[in-house]
Amino acid sequence: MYPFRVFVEGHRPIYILASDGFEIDKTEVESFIIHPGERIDFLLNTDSKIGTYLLVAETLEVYSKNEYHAAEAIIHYKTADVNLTPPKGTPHICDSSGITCRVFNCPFNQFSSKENRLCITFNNVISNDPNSNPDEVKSDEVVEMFFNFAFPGENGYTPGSVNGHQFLPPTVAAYAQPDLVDYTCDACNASTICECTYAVTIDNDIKDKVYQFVITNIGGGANWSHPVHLHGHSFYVMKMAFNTYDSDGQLVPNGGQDTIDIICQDSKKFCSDAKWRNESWSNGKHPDLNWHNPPQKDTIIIPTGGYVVIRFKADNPGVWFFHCHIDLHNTNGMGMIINESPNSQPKVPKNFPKCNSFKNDGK
Ligand SMILES: [Cu+2]
Repeated sequence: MYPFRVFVEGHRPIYILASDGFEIDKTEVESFIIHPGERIDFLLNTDSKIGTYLLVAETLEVYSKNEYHAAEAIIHYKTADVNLTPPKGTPHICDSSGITCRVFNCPFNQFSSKENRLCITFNNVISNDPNSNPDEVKSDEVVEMFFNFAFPGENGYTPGSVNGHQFLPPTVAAYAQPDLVDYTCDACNASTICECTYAVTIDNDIKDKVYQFVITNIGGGANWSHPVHLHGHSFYVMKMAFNTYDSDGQLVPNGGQDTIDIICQDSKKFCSDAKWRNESWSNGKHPDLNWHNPPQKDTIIIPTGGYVVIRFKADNPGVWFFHCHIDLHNTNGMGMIINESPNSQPKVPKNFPKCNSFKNDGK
């Protein structure tokens, strides 16, 4: 449900090869962090002393408390003695007496300086995927949209939401029976959180049209970090931006990106209507995007107080869910619908079962 840091006892380094099915340039690390919904491929060289080792996935709060919450599996060398009850995993040494531990995919950009751990984020890796073609998202026809995945609110009502819309699941299949879905969200505005079936329509009506989503986790509702998953697509990760941290690795108060690159235009800091502080960055003109083989993903961590810029083409008509992959957040309302090219969506087959069409005659 929450992120794990994964390492293989007695095996260091390991090599990150791919994420979400897309190859990235081979990257040497001590461990990696995996968030709900993500997939990571790594290479393990079995060149340690013959024996039994643990593959350990530990939750992240061990950094603040001396606890050991971990899922474990046994890596057993064929000729080693069988030991089905090994002691708890021995972490690698990450201090000045050891080597700096490089940790891939942190939901922040630095650890405490005491930890001697270095974050390697998706800003620091490049694609090595044979099918990668970032030129396909290089276009002057950029449609830019901001989506704040957070818990904004007031008076004790701070649900999971996207741009202040707590998701209300439709009562029918939105693809098969679109006319029966009530997409009305009039009660939501920049200073009011509401519950509704939030949907945004995108399309492919102009040649070379490209969507740039700025997925934020900012304002008064920013806490946790959210692994945001878009159905129906993969996307290029053009930029990750983080909160501000002090040398102890602690969040600096009011150091979020809503005080740096982005402005939230409401006094309540809901940030449902964000924009770039520098207007010249608007419409896809952020000056610091990664055009050098950006990695591809379908789930990306949105750091607390930070944002991620993604790009993709609307080339797959459908009704796609776009949501935080932490179930507790998702079922609390942190999701929405991307309704892609409604007029081009293939119709469901004739006689396709529909909600409310089943008649129970009692037999
Ligand atoms: Cu979340």
